[in-house]
Amino acid sequence: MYSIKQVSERLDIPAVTIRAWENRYNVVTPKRTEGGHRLYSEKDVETLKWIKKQVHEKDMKISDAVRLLQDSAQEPVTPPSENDKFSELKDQLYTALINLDSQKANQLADLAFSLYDYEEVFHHIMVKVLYKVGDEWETGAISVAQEHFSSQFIINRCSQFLRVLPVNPLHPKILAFCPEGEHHQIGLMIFSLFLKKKGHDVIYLGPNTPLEGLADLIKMKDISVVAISLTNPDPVGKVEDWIRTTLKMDPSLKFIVGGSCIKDCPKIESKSVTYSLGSDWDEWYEAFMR
Ligand code: B12
Repeated sequence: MYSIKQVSERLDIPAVTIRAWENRYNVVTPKRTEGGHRLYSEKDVETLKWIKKQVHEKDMKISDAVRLLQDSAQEPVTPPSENDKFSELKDQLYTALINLDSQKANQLADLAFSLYDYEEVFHHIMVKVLYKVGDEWETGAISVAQEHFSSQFIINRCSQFLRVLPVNPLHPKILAFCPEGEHHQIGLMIFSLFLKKKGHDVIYLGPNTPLEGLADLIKMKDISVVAISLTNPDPVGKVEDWIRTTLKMDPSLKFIVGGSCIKDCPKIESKSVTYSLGSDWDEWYEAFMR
C-alpha cells in the first residue's frame, strides 16, 4: 500500500489533484490508516495512472475519463475510445476544409453543434481537425492556404460563441491575450469560451498583443484573472518578467498560462500563477474562481 505522497511522486500528479479527483469524481476510494491517512492499493495507482494518461496525453476532460472508466466496468486496461462517435464528422470536416469548401464545412459544423454540446465540438472535433491540419502541413501534404482556411474557419465559429454568451457582471473579469510574437490564438479562444460559459466577462485581445500598457488596462477594467497563451517559446522570458512585475503591482491578481510550449518552459513558482498542461480547467476553476 502507498501513501498519497508516494503515489504523487510515482505518478507525478500533485497530491491536491489526487484528492480533488477523489472528492469530486470518486476516481478511487483509498483505504485509511487509523490516523485517517490515505492508503492506495496497486489497483488504485493503476487507475490514477490511467486517468492521468487520458487527461494529459489524450486531452480528455476529467469528467469524461471518469465516465469512461465507469462504463468500462472498472477495467482501465482497454477502455472504449471516447472519440469514436466524433470520428466521422471529424474526417468529413477535415476533408471539407482542405477542399476549401466553406459551404460543406459550415453544414458539417452546424450538424455537429446540433448533435453535441459546443464545447465537445470544439475539443473533440475542431481541435483534432486542427492538429491533423498541423501534421499534414508540417509534412508538406497540404498548403499554407489550406491551413489558413481551416484555422480561420474555426476562429470564426469560435468568435460567434464568444460574442453571444451572456455575462454576469458580478463575476470576476478576465483578460485574455497571446503576447507579441504569438499568433496561435485558437487555444486561448476555446479557454475564453470555457470562462464565458461560466458567465465571466472575458476581455479578449487575441494574438500578438504587446505587453506595454496592459498593466493600466488591468487596473482600469478591474481585471482579476489574466489568461495567457504560449505556443511559441520566444516570448516566454518577456512574459515571465511581465507577470512578476504585474504581480508586484497587484498581488491579488491570478494568472493562468496555457498552450503547447508550457510543458518545457520555465515556470514561476507562485500560488498566483497556474500553468495549464492539459484539460485541467475544471480543477483550476474550482480552486481559484469559486
Ligand atoms: C493554425 C496554426 C497556425 C496559424 C495560427 C492561426 C491563429 N490565428 O491561431 C498560423 C498560420 C498563424 C501559424 C503560424 C505559425 N506556426 Co502554427 N500551427 C497551427 C496549427 C495547425 C494549429 C494550432 C491550433 O490552433 N491548434 C488548436 C489549439 C486549440 O490547440 P493548442 O493551441 O494546443 O491549445 C490547446 C491547449 O494548448 C490549451 N491552451 C492553449 N492556449 C491556452 C491558454 C490558456 C490560458 C489555457 C488555460 C489553455 C490553453 O487549450 C487548447 C485546447 O486543448 C498547429 C498544429 C498543432 N499541432 O497545433 C501549428 C503549429 C502550432 N505551428 C507551428 C509553427 C512552427 C508555426 C510557425 C513558426 C510557422 C512559420 N514557419 O511561420 C508560425 C509561428 C507564428 C507565431 N509567431 O506564432 C508548430 C509549432 C511547433 C513548436 N511547438 O514550436 C505547429 C505545432 C505545427 C507543426 N506541427 O510544426 N500556425
